[in-house]
Amino acid sequence: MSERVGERGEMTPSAQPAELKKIMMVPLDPVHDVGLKLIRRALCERGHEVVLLPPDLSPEEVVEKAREVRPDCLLVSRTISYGTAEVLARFLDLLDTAGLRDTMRVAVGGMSIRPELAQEMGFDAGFGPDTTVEEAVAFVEGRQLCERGSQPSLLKPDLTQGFSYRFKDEEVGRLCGEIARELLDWARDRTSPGVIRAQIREEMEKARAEGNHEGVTKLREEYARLTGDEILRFYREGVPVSHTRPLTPAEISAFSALEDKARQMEGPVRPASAGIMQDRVVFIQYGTGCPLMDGHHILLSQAWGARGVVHFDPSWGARQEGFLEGAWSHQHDGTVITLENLKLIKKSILPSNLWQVRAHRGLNTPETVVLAALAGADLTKINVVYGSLAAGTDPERLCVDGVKCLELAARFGLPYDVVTNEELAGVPAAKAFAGMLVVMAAGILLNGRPILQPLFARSPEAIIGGIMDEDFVDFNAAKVAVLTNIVDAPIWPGAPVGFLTQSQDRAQSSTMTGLHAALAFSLGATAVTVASSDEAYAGGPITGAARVDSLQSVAAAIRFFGRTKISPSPRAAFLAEKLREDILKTLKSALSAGSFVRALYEGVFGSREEGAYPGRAGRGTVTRRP
Ligand code: B12
Repeated sequence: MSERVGERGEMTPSAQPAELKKIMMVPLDPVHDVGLKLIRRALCERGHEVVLLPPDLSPEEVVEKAREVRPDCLLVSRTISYGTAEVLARFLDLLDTAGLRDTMRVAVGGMSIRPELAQEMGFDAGFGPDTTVEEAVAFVEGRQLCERGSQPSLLKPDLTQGFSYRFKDEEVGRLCGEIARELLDWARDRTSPGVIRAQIREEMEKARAEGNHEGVTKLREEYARLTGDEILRFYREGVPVSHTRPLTPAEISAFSALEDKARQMEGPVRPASAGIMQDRVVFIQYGTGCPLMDGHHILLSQAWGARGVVHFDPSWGARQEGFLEGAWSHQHDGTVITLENLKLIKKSILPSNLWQVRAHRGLNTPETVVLAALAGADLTKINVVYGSLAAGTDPERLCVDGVKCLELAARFGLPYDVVTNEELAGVPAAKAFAGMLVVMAAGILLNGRPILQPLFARSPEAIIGGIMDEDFVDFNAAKVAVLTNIVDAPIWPGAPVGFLTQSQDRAQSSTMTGLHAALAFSLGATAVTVASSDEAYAGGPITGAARVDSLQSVAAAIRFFGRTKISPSPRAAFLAEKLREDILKTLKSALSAGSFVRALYEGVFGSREEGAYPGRAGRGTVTRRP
């Protein structure tokens, strides 16, 4: 049995066969021969000599023909699933009796074939229904599709490449610039425990790397003084935070198997459905609480075409001052951010895929950026507006910490998306966009590489205002159009796409996910984040099957639309114009508030009535720099 059975991959199109072969092909089937005709075309194009027999021959007739042709290779196809084993077994017996079995390599494929069946029966190889033509050709030519180094590896996508970050809309650009400069000036002489801890963490990890144990102990003590509640107890008394436990040595060593698997998966051996997603960057989100479980989810999602993964942390990490150290499992949703956990999880991420660690809310955002960089993440996520208005962090505190995040991300060369999930709380898209654009402008002033993240969802604003009653295309298209006209920057709809259009029904949710992803790419998006089909209504942990069906659905929708364009109705242009007007209105109100931070408290970027509540975590912790 060939070791190629069940393997996936693609042929290097330019490579010519080392040796030309004589091939006989036959459908051992009443009619179905399309698969073989497809393979014949590829083999002929590569110069092989091919004899294709018609369908509906008896096994005896085929053996007789084989005696005459004497091929190097015999390719049998079977589509009809009844009687398959009997027909094929009889055929192999006859071939053997005729003394021909050992004179040629014999493979079987088609809709009713599974590699295991072929193996049991004694074929040299068996190919299932999703076999690619390249795999069939590789078998004939005796090539290993998954030979390491035989294929160029995929390149890690750079989501920000080719964007100038120039504001094309001068009026919006001027207002954003003015507000952003005021924010940066305001933050310049302010600090917070979060900012100081990030500095300590960086120094501490440097000292650790240099083997400076004394330095580490001193810095750890300094760090602990700036933590609170359960985190302080962890540093002082070694007590785990509630609902966490250390990973066991067996769990930690299990990551090396994930690392091996990720290495094997890199390059040409991804499932067929993944191929279509290779040049479309689709992110999934993970954060089961268990880093090992996350690793498995990451591997599975990558196998089905995900090119990026996003780390979700527990919500207590956002409310507590300080991070733990070590490798921890968390009983509830969200995987604890520590350098050790991140380094373990990284093992499951394919080298050519993207990894984001989010720093958009809570009391530890600058340290998150530091840890993301130290662990080798590719991206982070920053938006003080969302974190302040819909994720519970005090606006003043998050503005100080957020500006530090922007500086750190620029220093580490980490691009970041500027998320607008406050729209999910009810904030109108225009206000969320105004906030996103100001933060983006601040990021640009600090030489960062921000990415716009408009929500692709049926937001509360859209539901209540009836904006998306007619379709799910126009409003999303308007969002992309308005942003594209304002600034030359990458757009990464999320997070995830399709929120509030998905339901408890997994088939419906996958379909919605796939269509939203395809719409985003059709509109020119650089990347998308998708939900697993049970994510919106998970009654427990997200399942692997639900991840696969959503990614399959994304692949199918991308295949369906290809490079064609989805054309929104004229209403999209009207909605885009309205969005621009309201963005301008919001920016003007923010400017007249005199301070970005004040504008956040006063509801300029989303009011209480609209569902935006300035957070309280960290209130009163901002101090002047000495
Ligand atoms: C086209 C088609 C037909 C055409 C066939 C034309 C032809 N010249 O081939 C026609 C209309 C004639 C036909 C007839 C029938 N069909 Co028909 N047909 C299909 C259909 C729609 C597509 C099959 C196809 O060509 N796929 C495309 C090719 C490219 O795929 P493929 O063969 O799987 O090949 C790929 C791989 O499998 C692989 N491969 C294939 N062979 C080999 C071999 C090797 C060595 C290797 C390496 C790889 C390999 O490479 C290819 C590339 O990916 C399918 C349903 C579907 N899938 O949509 C039903 C289907 C296969 N047909 C089916 C049936 C039942 C029939 C009939 C029996 C119906 C009837 N009762 O009359 C009749 C046959 C009548 C008879 N005389 O017995 C059933 C089979 C059900 C089953 N469980 O067995 C299917 C699944 C439809 C259904 N659900 O009812 N059919």
